[in-house]
Amino acid sequence: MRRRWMAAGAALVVLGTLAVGPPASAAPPPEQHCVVDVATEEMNCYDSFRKAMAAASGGRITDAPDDARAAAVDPAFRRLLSGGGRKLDGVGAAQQGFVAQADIVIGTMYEDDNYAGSTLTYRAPSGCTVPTTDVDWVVELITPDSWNDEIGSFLAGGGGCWVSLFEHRSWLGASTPFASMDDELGVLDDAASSIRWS
Ligand SMILES: [Ca+2]
Ligand SMILES: [Ca+2]
Repeated sequence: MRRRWMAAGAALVVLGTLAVGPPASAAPPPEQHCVVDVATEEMNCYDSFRKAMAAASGGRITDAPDDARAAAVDPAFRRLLSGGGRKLDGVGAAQQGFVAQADIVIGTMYEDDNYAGSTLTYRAPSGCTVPTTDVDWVVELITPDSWNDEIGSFLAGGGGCWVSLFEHRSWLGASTPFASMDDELGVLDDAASSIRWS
């Protein structure tokens, strides 16, 4: 009995220690870089953009800039992305590069405009067909909830995919035209709730 009482006392001490820690608001939350499989909706998060890119590309892109904004504005990285992670030159070679590969990085959503803040990267089992009159991949409602009405900019381009964002779930409301990247979303800033890729 005595041993059991002492164990309970120890637990109370631990709880007391937690309660007097520094306030949670002392530092801004660290940036998170998450990867969602658009087909299975499985999500994994990382503490760096480079790790997220490695996971999203099936290990092919291991040297992405650690700074997510630097990646978006780097033409060499964008070429690497559109080639499915193979270092190819020229649009024709890049177009061939992603065909028949798995784990295509079809788009990275940024929390803030101008490619700043945390990121949410979508991975797909295949890329997109060239015409944007069809729909190749979709997200009917952006999850997790912390990302709904939160996107400020995006970089698409992987697997030949372009992105269109919609104000409401199920591709309703205002939308952005299909684009390979956009640093400022206008009326859709912090408003997007669903996504189409083509
Ligand atoms: Ca919305
Ligand atoms: Ca298409």
